[in-house]
Amino acid sequence: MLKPRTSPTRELVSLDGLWKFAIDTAVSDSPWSGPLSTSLEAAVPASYNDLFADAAIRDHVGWVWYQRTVRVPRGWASERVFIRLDAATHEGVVYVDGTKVVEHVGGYTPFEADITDAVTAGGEFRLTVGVNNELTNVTIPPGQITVTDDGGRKQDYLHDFFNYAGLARSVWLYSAPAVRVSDVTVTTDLDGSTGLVGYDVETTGADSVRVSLQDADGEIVATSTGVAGVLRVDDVRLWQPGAAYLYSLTVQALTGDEIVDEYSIPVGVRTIEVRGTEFLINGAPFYFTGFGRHEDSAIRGKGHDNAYLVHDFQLMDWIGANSFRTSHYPYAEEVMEFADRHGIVVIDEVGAVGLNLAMGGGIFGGQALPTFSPETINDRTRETHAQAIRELVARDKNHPSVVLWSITNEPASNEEGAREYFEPLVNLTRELDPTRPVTFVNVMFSNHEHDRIADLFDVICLNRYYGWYVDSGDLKSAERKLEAELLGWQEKFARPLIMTEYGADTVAGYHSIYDVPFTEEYQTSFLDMYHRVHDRIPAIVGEQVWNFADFQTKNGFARVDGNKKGVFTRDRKPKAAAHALRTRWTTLRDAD
Ligand code: BDP
Repeated sequence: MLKPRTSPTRELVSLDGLWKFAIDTAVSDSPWSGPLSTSLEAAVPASYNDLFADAAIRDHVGWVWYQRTVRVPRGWASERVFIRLDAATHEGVVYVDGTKVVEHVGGYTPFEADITDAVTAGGEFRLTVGVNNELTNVTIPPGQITVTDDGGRKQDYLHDFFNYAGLARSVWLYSAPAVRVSDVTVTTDLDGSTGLVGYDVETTGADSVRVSLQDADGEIVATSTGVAGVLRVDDVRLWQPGAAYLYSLTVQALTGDEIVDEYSIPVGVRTIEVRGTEFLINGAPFYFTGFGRHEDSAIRGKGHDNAYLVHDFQLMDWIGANSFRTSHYPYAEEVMEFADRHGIVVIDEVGAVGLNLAMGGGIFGGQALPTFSPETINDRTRETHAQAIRELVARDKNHPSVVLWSITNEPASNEEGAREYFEPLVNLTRELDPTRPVTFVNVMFSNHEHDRIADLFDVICLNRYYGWYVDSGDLKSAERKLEAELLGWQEKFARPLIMTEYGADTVAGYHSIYDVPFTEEYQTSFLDMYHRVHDRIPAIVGEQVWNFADFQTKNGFARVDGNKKGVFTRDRKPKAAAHALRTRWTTLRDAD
């Protein structure tokens, strides 16, 4: 799905700002049918949960309603008019005045509707958006709703991060011509020093298509006609980790000789290859350094914020990180574009976290149930999961920063039914994108002896907590066990391994001269221990610490004010480990 952009034939209006807001129990059964009767206003983009001082809103389970009026620019009379939501977490429904124009399931991917027939250029309309935050056994991610003694509804789920919901990303009104470019797929390769840029264009009824590739100075370096082809770029400048270079592909749709639409996208020319236990970018072995992250900050929850975007990437650069994983869901498109522009390597993850009933402490009715069964994670869940993969690939396929698809985090890959569940999803991902390797993120207790799916993937990502959840405070035992297990994976699968999570909760300002969990010293020693082991295992091709920053978690006794495994606090202050990581990663970076 194309990101809305301005062009000589397209205009874009941001609908971000303050919208009227209410939870469903506070308004009529059809809140779209008239002005929303509420005194509350919510910021868009932002999760709504922490905006108000009201537990009934923060913990609400079900629909909430957003509303605003929108004026269609008067010059759009002969254009198609679209409404585009970058995300509605986890389900959205959109009304233009009284008419439903689109609904969408899946909290982290965009959706849009052609609303031309429902609006008038120059006129105003009432835009009402319903957003639902419910997670069930057939949603991605999954969860469970229970009814409490007093008849209330409570949401539980199998991941630790808080279930922030609402309109956490931008909403747009945009115009495009009736005959237009509707999709573009770009793939890149190298032939000696010549870059090959394959393109494939879909249009709504164009007679013909022209494409041209400009370099960063705007000079045209290649042109072609036709809906698909390969552009050759002599002496190509590569998109490299840490040294991005972007070309721009301009696609024109024509009716007869007339250019009726034009759309441009950034293109980074680079190759990715998995060879033996190596992960190669542009033919050179690449070692991932960086973090598993979250979209998370105070007050805005998962709301996208460009100030945090810039600052977080500055901190990643300061610490010497070259990559991150979009744990545990697709991030805002602004984040992906920033990574493209700044040469940051991304493991792009689908929102399939918590497909593991053993991890949730039996939340499905408090009993130990199998993860994969008709009553739990089932065929319908897999269909939702497949759709989440389709939408992620459709959204992110053209980002040079994305080098690896992760289709799930910590599933019960040791349980019966895991292979039947995942094999079709791996195949689907490969069909949708034959150019990128596919991975999954393996959970600690499904080790190389018990895992049933690892051989399906090109790269194996491992989350390990020796020294934290196991052998807490005993880094010597932890080191032995970690090394023994990694040698086991290396021996059995002989493919690249990435340590995608290792971390220790750390309270900033808490210190000890001993190996005391939660101290800043312990976090540093814990990470050092992992690094010693990583350096002894050739198949380890990367390390991403859990987590970049402290983040908010669901209510419960297991966390005090959230997950504290951040190397930075939630307000992005470094803990001692940040300085140690900086020494290691900047040394690795400088040696490149
Ligand atoms: C892993 C999960 C991650 C958690 C982390 C932790 O992948 O989402 O936050 O553990 O417990 O199981 O800190």
